Amino acid sequence: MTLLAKRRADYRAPAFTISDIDLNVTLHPTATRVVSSLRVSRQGEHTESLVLDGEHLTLVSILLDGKPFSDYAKTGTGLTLANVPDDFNLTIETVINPEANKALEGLYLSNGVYCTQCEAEGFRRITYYLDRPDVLARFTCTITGDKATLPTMLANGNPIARGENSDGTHWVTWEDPYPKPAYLFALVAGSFDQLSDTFITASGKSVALELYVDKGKRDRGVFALEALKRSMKWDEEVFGLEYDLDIYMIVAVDFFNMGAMENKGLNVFNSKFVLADQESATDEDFFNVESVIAHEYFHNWTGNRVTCRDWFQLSLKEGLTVFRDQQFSSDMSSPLSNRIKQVRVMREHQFAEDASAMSHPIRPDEVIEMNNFYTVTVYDKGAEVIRMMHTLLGAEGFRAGMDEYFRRHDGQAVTCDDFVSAMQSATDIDLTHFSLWYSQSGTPTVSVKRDVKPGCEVTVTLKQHTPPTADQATKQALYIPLQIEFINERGEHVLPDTPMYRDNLCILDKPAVTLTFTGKGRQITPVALGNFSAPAKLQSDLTPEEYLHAFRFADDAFSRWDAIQQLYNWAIEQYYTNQPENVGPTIWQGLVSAVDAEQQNPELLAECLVVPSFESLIQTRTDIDVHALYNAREAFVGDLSDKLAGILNTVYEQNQTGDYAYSVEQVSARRCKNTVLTLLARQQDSASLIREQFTQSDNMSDSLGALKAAQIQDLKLFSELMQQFEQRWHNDPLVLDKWFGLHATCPRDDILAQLTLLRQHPQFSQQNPNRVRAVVGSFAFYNTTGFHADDGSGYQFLTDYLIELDTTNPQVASRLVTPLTQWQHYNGERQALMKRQLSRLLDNKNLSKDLYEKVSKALSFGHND
Ligand code: B3K
Ligand code: ZN
Repeated sequence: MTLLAKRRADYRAPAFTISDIDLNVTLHPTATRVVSSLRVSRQGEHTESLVLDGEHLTLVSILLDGKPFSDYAKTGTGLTLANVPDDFNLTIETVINPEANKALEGLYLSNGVYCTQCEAEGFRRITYYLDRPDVLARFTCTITGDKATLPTMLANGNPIARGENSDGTHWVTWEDPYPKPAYLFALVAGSFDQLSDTFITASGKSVALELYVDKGKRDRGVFALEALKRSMKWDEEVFGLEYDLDIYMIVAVDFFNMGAMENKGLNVFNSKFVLADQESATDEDFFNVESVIAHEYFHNWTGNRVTCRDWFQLSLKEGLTVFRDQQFSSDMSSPLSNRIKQVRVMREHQFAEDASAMSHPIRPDEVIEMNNFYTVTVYDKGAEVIRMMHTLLGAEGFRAGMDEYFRRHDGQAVTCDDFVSAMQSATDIDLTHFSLWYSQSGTPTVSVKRDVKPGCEVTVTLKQHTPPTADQATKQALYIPLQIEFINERGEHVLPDTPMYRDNLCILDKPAVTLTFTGKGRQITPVALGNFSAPAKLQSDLTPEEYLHAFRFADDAFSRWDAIQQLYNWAIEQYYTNQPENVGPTIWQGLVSAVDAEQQNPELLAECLVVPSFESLIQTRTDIDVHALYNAREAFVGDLSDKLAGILNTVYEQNQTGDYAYSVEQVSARRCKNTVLTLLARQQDSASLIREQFTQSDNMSDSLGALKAAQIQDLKLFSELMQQFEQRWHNDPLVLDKWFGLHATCPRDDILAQLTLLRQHPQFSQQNPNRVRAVVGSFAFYNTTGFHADDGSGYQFLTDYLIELDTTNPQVASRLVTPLTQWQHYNGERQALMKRQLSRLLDNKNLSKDLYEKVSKALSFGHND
């Protein structure tokens, strides 16, 4: 199969544009009729044909200015209309089959609810259209459907007319006054429970808020609606951005490929990111609901009012909106644990992507299937790039740049360069070199090396190096804002003679920068990459003792946490290389004292008691022996648990919370307690403690904490508690996903048999992405021993599954193939096993574009090594 990649450099403005579209949709499960009336006009002087996108459509008729039109040709991807005038009306009637749509793109049925997903290129599955983000049209949409089963029928904007027909159907017309690209179109019809509220904007406008959930789930929607109001207020206060329509609607559906979608005025959400209450949701679920609600709401300005010119610019809206939701979450909860959470995503997933065949800059240059580029690089590294601008410009300068961005580009489809240029105009800081972050892929390593010179001089040399990536062989030095503190042997902060950008910020804009310290002491401990000031790996020359010193004296809380993480990483390396004795009594004692000293600080303590995951450990290693590294980590955690046992019991008791509340204090305390429980689970006698927590829990975080601890402690206890959990929640698939996930990550020899059983569970459904991710995703991403079984059976299981799933939902299949494509970390034998399965996938003649792009890249990567 050869598939042509699209290139950013080939962008051409559209030959035609559409200013208005009037859609008329008559809903039917297998034959929905779509009549689309377009106002089309030629752009510039040319005689080209009009080429419309369209897939999986049955064409009924075409009228041009009211008359039948026949000068057209159907192609595999759309419709070409020849000899059209410069300005005209085009009316196209098509029929689509929502029931058969298992790819969940375009219009589909989710548990009896009609809903749409159009980003990136799903609108072309609804009607023939110029399905590209730089064609902005005013939409009206009339929906007709059965009155009894579809009492609620929604689309973007405001409802302007409605009525009933004599055949038991009813209709409603929606009008969206803001021109928008087709990817922001949405339609929903079904029967729901509804929650309503009002928000008064800063300028006094009243906005109706409506949240639609499955019947019977009303109470689980309350938190999301409150979170929406908090988001609306925050965006007014921090960015001066108000909502612009009279109504804002959110609909929760059960079948959804990703988290949610920011359609103008009508967000469609995966129910996982809407529904939450004390009994059924963990603290993390509450957090995620609030942050996804905020993210989609913030898109109204960063994404909808100002959108992307083409899909290569995706980070324009996604990186920026992720940064905005991160700032919001940090203001709503706790900055430290938020930052740590974000950094974990970068280290575990984004660094891995950069090191793999799928490496791409935050603004990609080449794409086969756009859905493959909704990545941690575009989203999370994209947000880190925005954050670096925030660091460089300061909060005020950043806000001035944002104001200028909206002043220049409201109502337009623009590029990342346009964004940087607006930011550039706000302050005197030159962003020319900085903007390389948009075009260069890969993770830079920043190294810190000290030299003690004769006399009283110490130098600290900071170097950067970005290794070649699959997509780019040569790299240039980046403009890196490096937050750094220097601590002397007495624990005092010192500053270099060399001037810095700010007291704790140094700019590394060359391959190497040297800082000099004269008369500041002979031992200076540099604590670099504070607050993860740049998306880089850090390689420092600190000794294990100095990590403890940094933990004790650094000002930046993130750096303190990171010092402990680096110490753990060093210690695990000693175990991995069969010299655990290098982790001697001084280090153990230092760790115990560190934990002891933070007993009153559950937030930091909770994070410090989490040992780097296997996924993050592999990012700084090559030629990995999976089982040796896994076992080294396990052995170290076991020893850590032994050394800390006395303190852990006290901390566990201290962090008991009273009646459940989702509050910053309680969340920290529960996190601390449950982290401690997973460490205690490594002690022989912890079964009763785990059982007690499970039995007495009044909230999902504690129940799940106990189950995770049981999974570590003992398989029998685990099975017993899991059975009780299933009995209670077997009718609630969203909660049962947690149970599926725990089973799928269990390190047991018969895991493949377990997975087969899970797939036969009455609540499992291959059509539902949440279920598939809970079972197959959890296994492939997080079951280290099972997925990486020595005989390759884990890889084979995933491959067999993907071959099947790809025939119905390529988008989800393509997400799940990721662990298999990241073979480059492992040793030769294992690489061969993984590639064998990738080849099996590629041999499949009907492979989707989605999987083809990833698998073919993964197989050709490193071919010349
Ligand atoms: N913009 C959507 C993602 C669409 C993904 C299409 N495959 C959700 C978000 O980022 O807000
Ligand atoms: Zn987004």
